[in-house]
Amino acid sequence: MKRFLIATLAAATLGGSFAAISAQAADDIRPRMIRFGYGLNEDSNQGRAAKLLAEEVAKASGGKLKMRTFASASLGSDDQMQNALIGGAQEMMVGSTATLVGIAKEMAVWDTPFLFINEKQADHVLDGPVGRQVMDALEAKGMVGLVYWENGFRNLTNNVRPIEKMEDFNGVKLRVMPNPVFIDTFRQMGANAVPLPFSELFTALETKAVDGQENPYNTILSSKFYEVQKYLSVTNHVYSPWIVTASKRWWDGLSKTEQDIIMQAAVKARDSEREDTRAEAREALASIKERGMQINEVTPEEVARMREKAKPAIQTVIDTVGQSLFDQVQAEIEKAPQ
Ligand code: TF8
Repeated sequence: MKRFLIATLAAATLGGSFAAISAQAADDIRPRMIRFGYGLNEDSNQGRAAKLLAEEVAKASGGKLKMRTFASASLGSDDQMQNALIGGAQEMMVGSTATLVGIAKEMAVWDTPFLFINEKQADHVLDGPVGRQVMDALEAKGMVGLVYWENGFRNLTNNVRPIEKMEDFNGVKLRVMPNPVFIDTFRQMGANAVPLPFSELFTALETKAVDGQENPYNTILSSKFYEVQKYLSVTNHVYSPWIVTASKRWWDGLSKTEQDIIMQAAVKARDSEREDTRAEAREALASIKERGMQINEVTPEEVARMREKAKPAIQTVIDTVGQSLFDQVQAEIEKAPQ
């Protein structure tokens, strides 16, 4: 009882002083330059959202917080930028959660093949408590996760043959994201999975160092993969989130007001980015076809075979993130709106 009282008193006092700090911080916005890096080009869903984020941050801070956006991995690949954030050499970025698994293993839960079947599930889980919990695993590693944006459901492209059934993967040299779950999933399918950073992908396809890759329609379009790829096979084998992150070293030095401004802008950009991405994805197949790619839908029976075959990769996820987190994600999916 006594313990409880002391704890309550301590909490009350702390709460009081927090309130005092945030009142005092109301006009505490210092002029700052924020370098925000990302991997796709400016004319992509990622680029459009980055631009909006920068505008929102400027608006809400009366121009004091100046965000400079760097497209096309000009500050480095996802991996390199993450390290710059951790070291404090760069302030912010957006990139694939899949490239963060080496830093926070919990991120691998999003790589579970066929985890979400629609966007409602993705939004519900990612924006909910489990999504936050996974993000928070970054803090001990020197990064702060703000929000998830949508990369989208991934589909296959290659130059060897249309993937109509699992056996068609045989001998296809497929670029995958540098991540054990992706490598595992496609090795299970029979492909020759080659991990490569996104920043090297176009050239690898162009020089035929690899035969194919997998990414959402939006990226196939914005990165012009149709120029170097013949076949697109619709599998929707996994939903990829993007995550907006900040350097913890830098973030901790911001006032509460500054943090709130950036967080709110990131949420705004998220909502508009998801809308933009979904609208673009709906039109994308027609545009991709117009640009000369041959498209095939993998039949539900074949998708079911792929799901079955991908099971060992699901075990890899569980071994990586732990059964408990995996189960929590499953439970959240159950609660998603239909
Ligand atoms: C991939 C991802 C990329 C993202 C992007 C560079 O295939 O889907 O599109 O990481 O932020 O690497």
